[in-house]
Amino acid sequence: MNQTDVTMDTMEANKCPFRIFVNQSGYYPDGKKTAVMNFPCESFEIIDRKGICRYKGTAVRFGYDKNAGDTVYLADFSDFSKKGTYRVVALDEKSAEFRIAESVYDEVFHDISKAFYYLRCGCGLDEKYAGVYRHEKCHTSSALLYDDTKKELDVSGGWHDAGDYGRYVTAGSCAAAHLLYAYKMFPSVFEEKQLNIPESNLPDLLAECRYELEWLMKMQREDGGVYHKVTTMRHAPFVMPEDDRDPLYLFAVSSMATADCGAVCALASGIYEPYDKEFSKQLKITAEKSCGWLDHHPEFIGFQNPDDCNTGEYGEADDASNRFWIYAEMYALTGDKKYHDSMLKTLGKEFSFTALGYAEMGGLGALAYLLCRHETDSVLKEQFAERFHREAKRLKETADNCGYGCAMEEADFTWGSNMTLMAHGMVFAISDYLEKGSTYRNYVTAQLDYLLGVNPTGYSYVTGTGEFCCNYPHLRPAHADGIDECIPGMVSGGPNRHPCDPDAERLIPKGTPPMKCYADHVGCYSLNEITIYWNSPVVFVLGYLYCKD
Ligand code: 9MR
Ligand code: ZN
Repeated sequence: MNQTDVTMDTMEANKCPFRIFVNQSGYYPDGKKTAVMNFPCESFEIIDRKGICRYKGTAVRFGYDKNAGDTVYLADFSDFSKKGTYRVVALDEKSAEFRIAESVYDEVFHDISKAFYYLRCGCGLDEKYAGVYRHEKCHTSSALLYDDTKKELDVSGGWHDAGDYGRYVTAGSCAAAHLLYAYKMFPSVFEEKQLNIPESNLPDLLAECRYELEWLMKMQREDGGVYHKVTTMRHAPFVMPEDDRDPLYLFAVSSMATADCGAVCALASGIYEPYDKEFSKQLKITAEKSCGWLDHHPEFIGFQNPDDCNTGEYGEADDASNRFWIYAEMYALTGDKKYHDSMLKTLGKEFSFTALGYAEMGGLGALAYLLCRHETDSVLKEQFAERFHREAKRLKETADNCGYGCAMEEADFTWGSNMTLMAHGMVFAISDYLEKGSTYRNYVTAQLDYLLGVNPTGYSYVTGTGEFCCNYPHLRPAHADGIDECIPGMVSGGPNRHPCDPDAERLIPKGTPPMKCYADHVGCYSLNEITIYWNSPVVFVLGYLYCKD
């Protein structure tokens, strides 16, 4: 996808120095705590920084894990709750360092939420907020309409999507929706959360989302249709964003972009209402215009890259889930029966009611309906809740069958598998939220454990988090800025059993088990890119874990 004309450096990926895998952020004192070992052993110890043994435990053979290709042994130390900094040791192996504390996720939570600021487009990043990762203004020129290059428009702003500098409406709507739902469901967590971003009269997470929403609204045409994306014609080489000066193009309107943009604006309109009535009104008007356009275009209008363009496509085969999402959000916002009727009409087609993006949006629509404060159809509501509970149950069984505790099937290890992992974390969290039973809390933390080091590569897949974390993601500024340490808080796409970029094809031998198809190499866009919608579900999951209400 992100082919560039520059030659990547030929650095080989680092080898993990550990064979005992822990969550490198750490564990809650009262939480479940498991380390995984990929060698036979009968017992283990936990040592502190002075090397003093603080806990002895028995290792249990889990068995062969097909997706990892390892026979794994588990070290459960859930009953050890003393706060401190430790390593697990067994035979002559040791783990990375980890903490036991209430605050173990504070730093990673901050970094993952702040990542969106570092991806802001159309403005410079000030040293005051970005430190050494500051840069000049980027992508401020107006964009030419691809279909009529005599016309140009100002669509500056929003977040860079990923390792590339494109801005794509469906992807952006999805990421913003995850953040907004995190805020809507766990508001107390975010009210005081400081991200050190430019001042506003909003909680920082909402201020950050507003940056994307303002851009999304600019992507809407007068008649309500929303342009699918704004990018250069070809992916930029690995330069800083301000040095990417090729002309920007606005590509065709798609029904998915129109629906997603309107849906997230409807969701946002309700959330921002108490803070800024005028902004809330603009969001609502955008959403209404999207609905108007969709009503006049009941047919699916997909998107395909023109031949001369190689930036992200974000094609979808159908738009039923996107339409369901916008009508559900509009009903939740307004209580107007016409949106309820339109929503019901979208249910004729088959799609998932627990999928949380970036293409399948049914789960977000179901969530909108489940949280709706207007009159709802109780049978339908019950069905939506039941879908989440059923999916959580299925994922629990999957996680129980995985040596590393993750709710992932072999087929889930595709491009951006860490998003699927975290979307599954969201399903557990949503299921708990709906029943207030906290049945799945340990399963939510288990998905984070995997992301942060309890996996057979040993990597923490978040830049800057942990002793052995990815540091060379496919992320243009991170490579071009000449700074050794990557911008923190970036979630890598993670293992992909179909490595499909030249570096990955060279680095990953054929037959490598799915969970090990990973390399921390800047060239590997199919294994090690970052995107806004791989970060956003982690913010949601951490919001759930932090919420004490
Ligand atoms: O996240 C997308 C992944 O699911 C697809 O398999 C892949 C190939 O089509 O594209 C990914 O999206 C990329 C987008 O097209 C451009 N920006 C970077 C995205 C992450 O790699
Ligand atoms: Zn930019």
